[in-house]
Amino acid sequence: MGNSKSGSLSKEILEELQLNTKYKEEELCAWYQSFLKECPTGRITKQEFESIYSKFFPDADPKTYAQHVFRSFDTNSDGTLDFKEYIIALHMTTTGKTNQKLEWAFSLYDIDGNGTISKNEVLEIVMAIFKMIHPNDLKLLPDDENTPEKRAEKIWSFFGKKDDDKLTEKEFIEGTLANKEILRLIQYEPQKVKEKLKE
Ligand SMILES: [Ca+2]
Ligand SMILES: [Ca+2]
Repeated sequence: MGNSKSGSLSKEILEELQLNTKYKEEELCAWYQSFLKECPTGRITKQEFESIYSKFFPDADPKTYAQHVFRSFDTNSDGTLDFKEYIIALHMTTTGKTNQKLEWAFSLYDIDGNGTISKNEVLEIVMAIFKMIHPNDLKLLPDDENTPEKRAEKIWSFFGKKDDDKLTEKEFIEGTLANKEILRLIQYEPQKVKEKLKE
């Protein structure tokens, strides 16, 4: 008899989510109801996830970036996001501590999931980010970061790495925490970062 389709959240998942996030039981149950309304199967597919992103970026092409984000959220790699993965992702990317956000950013950039980031992986994510930048905003970017190649180069040189070097999670997080320029360059949301830098 029903588990995910019964309309209520299993106690096990509820407890795990409360432990890993700051969300309250009532919040989680309410979200679960609206999650089921949007996704009656209890799972978000990659295509659904891409179309959610497209709504947020109607003038751009967020598909590639959405695919990378999806991969980083799909922690058990089964090709769908269940409620637990969805909530953990929501928590990490919005209310989580800076360290958690950077752990997530690391997994976003570590495309092949081998535990290190290569310069090519940086370039691939930066290319996906560029597809989401509005052409008018592209014109405003500084000369040394207005193409994916230049921006990847800039990020990589901030870390003091040679072309074939690899970046560990520790180096990535420590470097990013120590240098707000890197933090700005690795993210998509320029406005949010600008506000953060003022704090
Ligand atoms: Ca999954
Ligand atoms: Ca990698």
